[in-house]
Formats: sequence, C-alpha cells, structure tokens
Amino acid sequence: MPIETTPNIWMNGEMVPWEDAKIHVLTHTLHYGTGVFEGIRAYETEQGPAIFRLTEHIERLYNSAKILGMPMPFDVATIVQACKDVVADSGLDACYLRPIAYYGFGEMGLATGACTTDIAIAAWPWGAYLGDDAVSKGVRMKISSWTRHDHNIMPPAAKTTGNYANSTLAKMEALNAGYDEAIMLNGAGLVSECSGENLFCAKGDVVITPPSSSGALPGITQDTVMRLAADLGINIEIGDLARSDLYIADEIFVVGTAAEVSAVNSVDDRTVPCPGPATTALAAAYADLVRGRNDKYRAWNELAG
Ligand code: PPE
Repeated sequence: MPIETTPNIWMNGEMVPWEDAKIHVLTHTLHYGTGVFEGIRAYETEQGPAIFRLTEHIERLYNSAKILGMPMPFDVATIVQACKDVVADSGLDACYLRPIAYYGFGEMGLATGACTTDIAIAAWPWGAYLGDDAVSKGVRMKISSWTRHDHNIMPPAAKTTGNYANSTLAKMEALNAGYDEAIMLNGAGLVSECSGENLFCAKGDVVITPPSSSGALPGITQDTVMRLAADLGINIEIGDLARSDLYIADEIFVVGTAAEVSAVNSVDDRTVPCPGPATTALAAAYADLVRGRNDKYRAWNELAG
C-alpha cells in the first residue's frame, strides 16, 4: 500500500515539507547501512494523541547509536519533544513515527570519522502490520532459511538500518513461499525472533519468549506484554526455544510496535491453536493500554504537542 503522506517531516531541527525532505544520493548510510532508527506508534486517547513509550524508544535509538559508535547531534529530550511536535503537526489522532539518524552526504568510504549525523522524524498513518485478521485468525509463519545476526557480526540489539537487509531476505522468502511472516533462528539453531516482531510461545501453563542473547531485538512491546501478563496472572518466562517447541505449541503470538499483539495459526504448516487464551487476553489488554485506558501505566501515554 502506498504511504499516506503528512504535511511535514522534521529534519535536523526544522519542519520541512514532505516532498522536500530529500537526501543526497551519496549519503553514507544509503551506501553502507550505517543508520539507526525507531518505529513508534501514537494512539488516540481521551487526552488527545499519545505516543506510546516514546521516551524508551528514543533511549533505544541512542543506545543503537552508541553501539554503532555514531555521535548524536541532539540530546534525548530534544528528539522526544521533536516527535511530539511531529505528531501535533501531522494533525493525526493516531500514526506511526519513524525517527532515523544517518550519516549524511559529505564523505565516502567506510570510515565515519568525518561524517556528520543527520536526524529526521516522519509520521504517517499505518494500519495493521500483519493484516486486519492477525488477531482473530492469526498469521502463517515459516522458519526462515536465513540465520538471524550474530552478536559479533551485526549487533542485533542495535536497530541499525543495515540489519534489516537480513530481515528483508527472511520476509521476502516467507512471502514468496505463500506465508505471512518469517521466524528466524540464530547461529546455534535456537529461535530468535521474526523479521519485525518478538515471539512468545505457550506450552502448558508457561509462555516463553527468547532472550536478547538469542539475537532478538530487546522489544519494547515484548517488555510491555510481559508486564501486562504479570498483572493478568499469565506466567511468562524468558528462555530458549527450539524449532520443534513451536511445532507442538499450545499457542504462539508475536509482538511489536507495528504488529501490536498478533496471533500465529501455523508454523511450517503445523497448525497452532489460534487465537489462544493468552493471546486474546494480552491483545485486548495491550489495545486498552496504548489508548490510555490503563491507569497503572498512564506515564507511558506521552501526549503529543
Ligand atoms: N524485532 C525486530 C527485528 C523488529 O524490527 C521489531 C520492531 C521488534 C522486534 C519489536 O520491537 P518493538 O517495536 O520495540 O516492540 N519492528 C518495527 C517494524 C519494522 C518495519 O519497519 O517494518 C516496528 O514494529 O515498528
């Protein structure tokens, strides 16, 4: 689906008209994948549009930059405020936000010492990432033939633009084979995560999600869902999962800012009961929370403007 445009994009401290928010073809990050980015959602709440866990997302952006060794030209508070300004400026009640920091035009070659970092923040409406039926009917998963990044190859805890070539290989392989999404194993053969979501797998009375040491991104939705599960009395543990654990699971769901809480109905054509009780309860609790209907976590609904 073509992107729905909004009036302006924030670039290095200024609002620039959407159609003028361009970069040079010799931008370092375009050539070498040396950018860091975030995906954040704003939701309509009774108090107005609120950006979910905005500060934590921007802190992760700065951690990604730190892992990459990328100097950042603004402080966290400035980028947090810029995101709030972008949502207010968009006039949207709900939207997806994409802050990105990249080495701009000026120097070529792999060394980044002489490069300056540019930051841009765009917002646009973005619907259900894995389809409108993802919660009720679930999605079809394929274990990817592509291995998730290793910590000493491309640090998976950094949301680096270049890391997503790996995710795109996995996603396209799954789509071309008629599936909805890819599950990636790490170099040791253990379950890591999906091309754009963290994974939870229930068996008996415990739900397991792989640790970030598996190569998974430390997901903000993953953390949110674990806190909601504790409140609901659902037993979630961080632990290792083998491919066969998925084949005989009682339920599986995947989570992310874009995908929210989405159910899985099969893995490599082995049927998984769907949607299971934990999936249904957590999807509903998450939908309420992000819309400001859970007083316990009100501080996570960061108002725009
Ligand atoms: N793993 C990966 C690889 C990932 O890309 C995401 C977010 C997650 C886990 C979940 O992280 P969090 O959003 O903090 O819960 N994927 C983004 C979509 C990527 C895309 O551009 O497409 C997102 O959900 O915004």
